[in-house]
Amino acid sequence: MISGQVVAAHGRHFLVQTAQAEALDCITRGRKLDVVCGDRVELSLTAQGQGVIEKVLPRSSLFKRADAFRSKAIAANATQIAVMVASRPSWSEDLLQRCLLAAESQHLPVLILANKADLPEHAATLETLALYESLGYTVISLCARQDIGALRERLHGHLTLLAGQSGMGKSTLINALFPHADARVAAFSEALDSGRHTTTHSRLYRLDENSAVIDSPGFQEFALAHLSRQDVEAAMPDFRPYLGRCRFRDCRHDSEPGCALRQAVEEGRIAQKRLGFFHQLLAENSR
Ligand SMILES: Nc1nc2c(ncn2[C@@H]2O[C@H](COP(=O)(O)OP(=O)(O)OP(=O)(O)O)[C@@H](O)[C@H]2O)c(=O)[nH]1
Ligand SMILES: [Mg+2]
Ligand SMILES: [Zn+2]
Repeated sequence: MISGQVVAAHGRHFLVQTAQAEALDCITRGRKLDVVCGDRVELSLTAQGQGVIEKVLPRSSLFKRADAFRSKAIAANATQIAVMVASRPSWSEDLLQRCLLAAESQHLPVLILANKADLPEHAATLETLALYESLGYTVISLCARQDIGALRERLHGHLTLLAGQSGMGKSTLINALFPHADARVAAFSEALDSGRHTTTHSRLYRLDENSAVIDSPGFQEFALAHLSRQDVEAAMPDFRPYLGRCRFRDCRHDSEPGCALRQAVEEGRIAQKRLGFFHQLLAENSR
């Protein structure tokens, strides 16, 4: 048995990086096996020089979204999430918060990448992000087209998942980090993909033995139906100091008397829009 890491997943086809130089074209045995980009797997070789994935090794993390009907895994084994926003096309604070929740629920540290620093609206973007910086998230301002120096050292020793809405500049950053990435993406997608510029599948790029980055497709929505109310509360760092302090143990932080969270909002210690976001998510998840 050979071991390797899934660097791309296209339907039932997977590219697995083994100790060999070339990634191996693989399929899974049976339909049961659920394989995601970033997975560590064990495989056997067929006569045709193809691999068959026999086993997925336990994951240290799984970054995913899920609505009531299906769940969409984006990457496995990431050790940090880099969420990219940019002012053109406009970014959504709601989607950023959802991404933060998905990361926190897996105990993953987050970098917020404010890209397109060359645009005039960038200052307003940074102003909006100040709230998230105050919550403990690292905000890095950068221009993926020009200079990514600010980021390089933060990638060291991590499997970083690059996530964000479409058009924020994730793949541009990948191309800056990996000058040959473009060619590899094109060669791979020619056979399997439609050839659009937007990223359609997650793809892992290795920086060195201990560091890699996963480029992922942009999203327009980010449902979190798999998170319970308690999961959501615990994944909001500004809520944590007040959890368990409401008068009622099952407080929904809505109109109950003695609600510690609402009091914190009134006293300006939690932003009103964070509580609003929380209620919106609960309403969505209870539908
Ligand atoms: N002005 C400016 N434009 C940028 C910058 N970085 C990327 N872009 C542009 O933003 C557009 C989208 O970039 P992509 O890298 O394809 O965005 P993406 O996040 O990978 O998008 P999806 O694959 O659809 O999720 C391209 O036209 C880039 O040239 C930047 O720093 N400044
Ligand atoms: Mg892309
Ligand atoms: Zn409460």
